[in-house]
Order: sequence, then C-alpha cells, then structure tokens
Amino acid sequence: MNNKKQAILETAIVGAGFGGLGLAIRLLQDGCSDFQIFERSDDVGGVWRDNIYPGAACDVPSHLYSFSFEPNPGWSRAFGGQAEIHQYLQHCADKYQLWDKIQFGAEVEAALFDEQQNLWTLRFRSGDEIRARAVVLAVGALNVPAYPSIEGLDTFKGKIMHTAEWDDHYSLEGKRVGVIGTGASAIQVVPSIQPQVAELKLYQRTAPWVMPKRDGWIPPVWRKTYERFPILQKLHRTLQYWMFESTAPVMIKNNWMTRVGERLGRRYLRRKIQDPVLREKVTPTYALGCKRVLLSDDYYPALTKANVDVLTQGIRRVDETGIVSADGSHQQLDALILATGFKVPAAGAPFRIEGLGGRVLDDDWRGGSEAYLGMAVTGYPNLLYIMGPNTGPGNISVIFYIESQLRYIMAYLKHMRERNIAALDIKPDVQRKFNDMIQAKMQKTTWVSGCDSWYLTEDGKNTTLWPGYSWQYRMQAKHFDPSLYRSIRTRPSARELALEPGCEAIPSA
Ligand code: N01
Repeated sequence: MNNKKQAILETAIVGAGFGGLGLAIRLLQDGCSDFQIFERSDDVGGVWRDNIYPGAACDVPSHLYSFSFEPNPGWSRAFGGQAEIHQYLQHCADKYQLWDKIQFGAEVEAALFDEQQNLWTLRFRSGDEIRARAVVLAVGALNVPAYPSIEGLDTFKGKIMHTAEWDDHYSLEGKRVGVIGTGASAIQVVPSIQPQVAELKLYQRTAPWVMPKRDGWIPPVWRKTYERFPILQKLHRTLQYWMFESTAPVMIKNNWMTRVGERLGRRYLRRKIQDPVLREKVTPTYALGCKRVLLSDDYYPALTKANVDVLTQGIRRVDETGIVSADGSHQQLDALILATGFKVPAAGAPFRIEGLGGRVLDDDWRGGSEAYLGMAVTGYPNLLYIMGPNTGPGNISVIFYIESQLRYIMAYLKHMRERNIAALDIKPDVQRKFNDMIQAKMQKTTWVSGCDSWYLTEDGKNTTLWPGYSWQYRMQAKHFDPSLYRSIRTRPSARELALEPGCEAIPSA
C-alpha cells in the first residue's frame, strides 16, 4: 500500500465478501467511485473463498443465495457448492470492474475516529494508514475458526485440520479419521469423506436437527430457460423466498408448529436410520431451531455405513495417537478434523475500534454486541456494519438481510453527501429502545429455549439473530430516518479536504 497516498476516501469498505462487493456495486451504480475495499486475503469471496473442505456448500437455494440485482441463470445445482459461489463472487468483481477498487493483503488492525476532522483512520497490519469519511465493516460473521479447548490437542502427532482451514494437499484416502462436531460444516464434510477413509469416528456432543435438503442438478434446459426468460428465474426466487420464510414460525417461535416440525424431523430420521441404537444416539433432545436446523440428504445415510462410528460418550483428552473418550476407550487416528465452528464476532469488534472520546467498541460490547438495525452503533459516527449484531437469519438467506442493509447504507451515505454532514451518530436512546425491543422478542424464541449455541453470549443473550421475519427487518430498514441520528457539524468543503471528486461531483438525484 502506498503510504504517501493520503487522499481521504469517502467510504472505506472492509471485506470483499458478499457484503463488501454488494456495497461496492451499489455505490458504482449510484455513480460513486470514491471508495476502496480493503481485504486481508488475496481474493474476493470471504467465507466462500476460505471454506474449501470437501462438501462445502450452501444450505440456502442458489437462486436465493445470490444478489437480486445480479441473478445467475447458470447455477448448476439447487444448492450452490463452495466453488460455484466463489466463482459467482469473482464474476461480480469482473462484471462491475471491482478488482481495481480492492486493496488485497490489507488487514485492518485498528479503526480510530478523529473528532476534530470527523474522519476515520484505518491502520493496517503493515503499518500503513488511510483516512476515510465513512467506514463500512463487511467482515462477515463467521470468519474466525474456533478451536476447542481439549486437553492434549496440541500433542496429537497426526494431521489436524479445522474445516475452515482445510489443507487440500492432504489426502484422507484410507486414513483413520476423527471428526469433532456435528454442526453445519460437519454434516457436509462427513458424507463427503466417508467413502474414501478407512474409519471415521464422529465425536458428537449434541445431536443436531437434520431435515431433507432435496439438492440436485438443475437441468440445462432450465438454465437456458432462465437465461431467455429472466422473469421465470425471478419468480422461482420469489417462490423460494416465501417457502423458506414460511418456516420462520416453526424454527423461531417455539410453539405448536415447532412441535410439528420436530415430528417431521424425527420421521425423516426414522426413514433414514433403521438401527435403533444409532437412531437413539442421533435423536436431538432440544427444541427444533434452538441451534441451526441442518439440511442434508446424505448425512444420515453416511452415518449408517460400516466404516462410521458415532461416539457420544464425550472426549476426555487427545494424545499423540488419537482420542481418549470419557469412558476410557482409545481411538487410534491418523487425522483429526475440527468441525467446531467459529468465534462469532458479533460478540465483539473485529479489531480495535475507537469512537467518540476514545471509547472502545469492545468495551461498549462487553455485555453483548448491539447496534441500531445491526448497522449503526452509538458513539461511533459514520461506522456501519453489514451483518452486524442481531441481523443473522434463523431460517432464510443472509443475502436478503445484506441487501436490506445495502439499501439503508446507501441512503445514509447519500444523506451525508447531500447535506454536507460531517458525521452521523445514532442517538443512544434510539439504539437502546431498538435493542430492548429485540431482546423482548427474543424471549419468545426457540433460541433461548435451553440449548447452548454460538448464537448466544456466555450470559445467554442472543446477539446474533433477528427475532422475526426477514420481511419485517426489510420494512424496518427500508427508510433512513435522519432524526434518529445526531448530525455532527457541517463538514469542510471537498476542496478543503482535498477529496477526490467521486460522489461529491454527482448532483443529487
Ligand atoms: O459450527 P457449529 P459449524 N467438543 O458451531 C461441536 C454456518 N455454516 O462450522 O453442538 C466436542 O454449528 C459443537 O457441539 P455442540 C452456519 O451458520 C453454513 O458447523 O456445541 N464438540 C457442534 O456440534 C453454521 O451455523 C453452512 O454440543 C465440540 C460443532 O462442534 C455456522 O456456519 C455450512 C466442541 C460446531 O458446530 C457454524 O457451523 C457450514 C468440543 N470441545 C457452516 N466444541 C451453509 O451451508 C465444539 N463442538 C451455508
């Protein structure tokens, strides 16, 4: 990065995944070029670049798991695989000519707000710094692998891989493999590696709810039809949206519909696993939806294979050659796969963030992260989150939430531009009221019905998911209301600050 280049950016975007690329596209479509994306890695794609474990795929249908403004008629599967979703994001970067707008290898270490200038300084690991009027954090929600704290893990002499840090040069062929975890990543990796490994020991702490995915190839004739008649693809997407949205009461509300859903889940399990002992082991014992409901056609069948053993007695420790279970038995392993999930950043800032009066976001979020609409945090003017606190979907595509946020952020930035506003800070009482409402709604959800999940903080507060329908979130985020913000003095002119023209030159629409 060029240290001498000290022009002030209008918008600095951190992260080149769905959120960052989506905002960049929206800015360009609005005629704004005065932004830059800072990406710590060397490619676009976020989690879809990083999670290359065998079987990595999306559990939301492809047409729904893509930008509404950039439909892809060519999706090859009903549920996109990792490589195809990654390619889709690369295609977005190509089509909208975003590559030059992305600074790769730029890992942000701190974001510091300068109250005199009302500007943010982003400090990078390299020591470089840039200044920007607004910072948008599109760092994703699941990007820091969580390693389990199991005694002796570091003494294991075989191969250890976290699903999010997969080594695709390592062959599992004919190996004795242990998999720890039975979440969304595990249920994809287990059936994918089962045919090639000699033995697969699956260490399950909590049995997940699994429902049929109904995945499959999309026939070429359909792809061609979508290409010729985009309206049909749009219709398909809309249908998928309402189909998934209709599951919200089942997964979120913890009521009689949840019980019906549980019955369906158990019926699916009965159909797929005949062995009563195995079935008993993998029968969930908590409310459907409390943890993420998993979709898979091949997970249960894989568990029935002769080389797979589901171990539920718990792990005592790991030693040089394998795992010692709580009952004292020892399983000899060549490789250990940690499908143990992520440290959820909604519980904390992704890096040091200092706002007004030197306040530090991690301190403000000590009791759990919160923001207004998951985007704006009081005391941190012009800092906006994409996929921030309480905007995760419990039942539907995260892209729907991201697009709601893109619209809001565009309106926010436009308001600042048009009114020559130097900084906008969400009022504390607005944020308080909003989060009180969220937490009150939360009390009626399955997520707080007694299971332990990554959705919750150590104190049991859900700071990750939106406790309602996604359309309700969209309605709430539809209008940007400036009266909810404290406007901080009119900014100096673009000339005083030597701003690049970018959006500044664009007359208001
Ligand atoms: O992680 P998880 P994940 N000893 O946290 C177990 C998204 N995603 O990577 O349930 C033993 O869900 C833990 O056990 P328990 C999606 O949002 C999406 O699978 O806590 N076990 C659990 O079984 C998802 O929700 C896709 O008792 C230990 C597992 O590890 C999120 O990523 C695909 C343990 C962790 O499950 C995370 O999913 C993949 C220990 N010490 C992921 N520590 C899509 O399809 C943890 N576990 C879009």
